[in-house]
Amino acid sequence: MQSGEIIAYYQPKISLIDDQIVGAEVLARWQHPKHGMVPPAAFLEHIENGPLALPHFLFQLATTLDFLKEASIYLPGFCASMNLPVPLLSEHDLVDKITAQLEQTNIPAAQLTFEVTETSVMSNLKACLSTLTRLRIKGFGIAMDDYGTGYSSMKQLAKCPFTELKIDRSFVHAVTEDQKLLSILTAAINISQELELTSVAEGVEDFEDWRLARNLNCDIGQGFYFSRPLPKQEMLAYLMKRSE
Ligand code: G
Ligand code: MN
Repeated sequence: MQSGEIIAYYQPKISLIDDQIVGAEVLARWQHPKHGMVPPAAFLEHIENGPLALPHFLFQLATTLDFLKEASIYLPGFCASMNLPVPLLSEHDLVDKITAQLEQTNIPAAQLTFEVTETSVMSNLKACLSTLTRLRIKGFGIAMDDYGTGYSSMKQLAKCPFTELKIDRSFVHAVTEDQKLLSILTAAINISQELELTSVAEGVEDFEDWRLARNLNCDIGQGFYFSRPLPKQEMLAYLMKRSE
């Protein structure tokens, strides 16, 4: 029986300051011959915790670099963000493997950001720190994903080589009516600013979410309000339209 294939989708990241497209997050989708498009939650955890985690990541990296080559034609400096499963940070040659792939292209490391989720990175910070620091020194961006769902102390945040804080969508979508959630969103954006990190609001689903994140001076938005994750050709068309 055919199992289909894993393909990359791309979700735009939009500047809340000038409305320009600044990059895209690469998201895996499984095109199943019988079940159609399977969302990541249903299969990714399985891959990321098994022996295929590293080959899957390196394959996604190659796909992302190909995409960046094309996207940079339309918009020089266009950035891609990839989810990096935290267990891979313990692979001793991860950084070498990533840089070896990058060196086959002429894409600067600064055009690639690796996202790690707050919960997993903070539960084993010591083991993660040296690989994250090495990636940062090479010039890659490092984002904390789903910020607000885990527990990071201020001290840990200051110690980590992050360049970007992605605020979890539970503090972004439909929070105007909820004073506590609104305070968390405000605090997260303020922390980003204090630590000179780029703040990204995840899950901007409607006009109200967009307006709020903008008014709170969040830097970047991502979510259904701008676009759902798109297959490559649609993403390139979106990019062309936005950069006209
Ligand atoms: O945690 P991470 O940022 O990697 O999650 C990305 C996931 O969030 C993707 O599977 C994507 O389809 C989903 N997603 C993207 N934008 C939105 C949104 O506006 N609302 C909701 N509910 N989910 C979103
Ligand atoms: Mn992510």
